[in-house]
This record gives sequence, structure tokens and C-alpha cells, in this order.
Amino acid sequence: MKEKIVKILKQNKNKYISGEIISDELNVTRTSIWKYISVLRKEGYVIDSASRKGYKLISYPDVLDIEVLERKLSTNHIGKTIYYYDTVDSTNIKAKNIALDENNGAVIISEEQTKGRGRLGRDWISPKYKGVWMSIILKPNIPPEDAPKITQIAAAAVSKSFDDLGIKNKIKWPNDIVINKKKVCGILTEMSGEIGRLKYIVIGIGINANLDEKDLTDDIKEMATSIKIENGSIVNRENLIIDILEKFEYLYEDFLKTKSLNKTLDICSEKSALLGKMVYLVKGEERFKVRAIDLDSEGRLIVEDKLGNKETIISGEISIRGLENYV
Ligand code: BTX
Repeated sequence: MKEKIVKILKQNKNKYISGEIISDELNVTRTSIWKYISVLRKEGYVIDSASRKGYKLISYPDVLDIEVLERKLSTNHIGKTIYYYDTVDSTNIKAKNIALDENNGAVIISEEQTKGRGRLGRDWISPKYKGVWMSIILKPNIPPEDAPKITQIAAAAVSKSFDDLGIKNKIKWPNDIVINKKKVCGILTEMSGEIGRLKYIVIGIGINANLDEKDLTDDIKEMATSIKIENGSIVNRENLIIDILEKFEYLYEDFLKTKSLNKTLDICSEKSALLGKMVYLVKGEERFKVRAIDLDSEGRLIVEDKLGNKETIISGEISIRGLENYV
């Protein structure tokens, strides 16, 4: 009902429409229209009301138009089923709850997450209507140890989509996209399986699209940013999601077909924020100064210490930090 009222208000934007006309059209009482209007106001809709004139929509939050998204999306599998929510605890949790019974490629999108999660149980702040908070359910026939490769595929897809929008960005191995050395996107890959057999992978992508400075909590403001803050303009989230899902499918299907990550790694190397740089490798309380020198064919990071000893890093428990900033 709420959606139907919004539709009528939008059709009559900038002019008054009487409660009576709306209630006749929707076949409900004027009192219940009034109640829905109060709910909409709480959700950020600015609706003027004047006696004998009715309601006038002044402005409304940037709500995702899933119908448009589904219509424009030209993938074969990814996003063929989309579950869309106003609010959830975490799209990854939602995805994992339904993954066993769901089709490969189903996507969960929410306007807000109340318990958005990063790696190792960290929090991911996900304010309403401002970001892309989504998870993709995948059921590839690959060994469980290959799951981190899907993180690289997602990072490459997001990075290339940012490029298309003219947003300069870098990939901070293994799971971040950064703009001007600050984190704008994080990827959380989770899986369920037994030894040698994968049941499903859930790949969660969080993008700070239209967050304002005030949305960034004190603990992250030094190291996080949004596309809007960096570019000064609002991003069309539907187009961004479409572009990412299409690019993701292209790279993912190529990986499954060829069993090689080459296409993805070309992007990850070219766009790397780390390669060639001195960085700190953070393992628990300890940190080591190393040079990031390459990605191997599995998407793992190769680093070298000052004595020339090389080590291959498999993401997971390790964090990488720049010598002065986040990168
Ligand atoms: P991460 O462990 O690399 O990063 C988490 C850290 O990033 C936090 O500890 C905090 O310092 C910082 N942080 C928190 N929120 C933000 C933010 N919005 N922008 C920038 N930095 C932030 C990264 O984990 C993986 C994040 C995946 C998020 C997606 S959203 C959809 C899906 N559902 C879900 O619950 N998680 C994923």
C-alpha cells in the first residue's frame, strides 16, 4: 500500500492531491492513507499537507528502483533473482540463510544493514539509501580453497565499474577498493562446504556510494570515504549495481570456463594500490615491513622483505597497511 501511495504522490509531484482521491483510487479509508503518510514521513519523505487541498510530495529519499534494475540487467544468471529489502541485519546473513535452496546467481540487496559485517567479525556501517549493500549466492563447481579467487573477481568487477563512471580508484588487495587512499568498498566472501566439496559461496559487496561525511563514524573517518564525497555528485545506484553484476558475471564465467584467473588478474595488477610499494604486513599484534611485488596466478600476494626473502600471502588473517596511511 505504501508503494502505491508513493506512486500516486510521485505522479502528482509538486501539486496537491486530495486524500479522498487517493483513498478512492486505492479503496482504503482516508484515515489509513493519513497513517501511511505519517510512516512515509518518518522514512524521509517530505510531504506537505494542507486542509482541503490534500498532500503534496516535496522530496523523497533515493530509493532503489528494482524494477528498472531488473529490466536493464543483461546477465545470464547473476541477478536473475533479486531479493530486495528495506532493512536487514546483513545481506550476507540473509544470503546464507537461503543459499542451500536458492539458485546460483541470486542476489540480495538491502537499503540498510543494521549489522553489516566485515572480515573477522568486524562491523561494516551501512546507512539507509546511501550505499550498495548486496550479496551474491554462487554455486560453482570448484574446490573450497579456490573461494578467495572469487573475491578477486568481485574486486576487479567493482574497480572496472568505477572506471566506467570516471571514478579513479585502486584495488587494495585482497578485498578493498580505495579512492585517494581511502576505503570506499569492501568485499566479504563466505562459504559453506565440506572437505573438497563446496556447497555455496556468498560474496558480499559493500560500496559507500552516496554517504556524506556525517555518515562516517569517528573510528573510520580517517580511512574511509564515499564516491559522493570524492566526486561531489550523487551516483545512480541502479546503474552501478547493473554494471558490477554484468562485469562480475563476465569475469566469473570466464574463470569457470578457462579455470584461469588471467582476465581478473590483469585488472587486479593494473589497478593495484600495493604492487611495487613498501607496506606493513599485519599478523595479529606483529607487523613487518615488506615490499608488495606481485600477484601469483592464484591471486595471492607475493611480498619480499629487506633481505630478499619472498613470502606468498593467502589473505585471511592478514591485513596490509600503508606506511603512513591506510594504503
Ligand atoms: P574488512 O574487515 O576489510 O573491513 C572492516 C573495517 O572497515 C571495519 O573494522 C572498519 O574499520 C571499516 N569500516 C566499517 N564500515 C565501513 C564503511 N562503510 N566504509 C569503509 N570502511 C568501513 C570489509 O571487511 C568487507 C565489508 C563487506 C561489507 C558487505 S555489505 C554487503 C555484505 N553484507 C555484510 O554484512 N557484509 C557485506
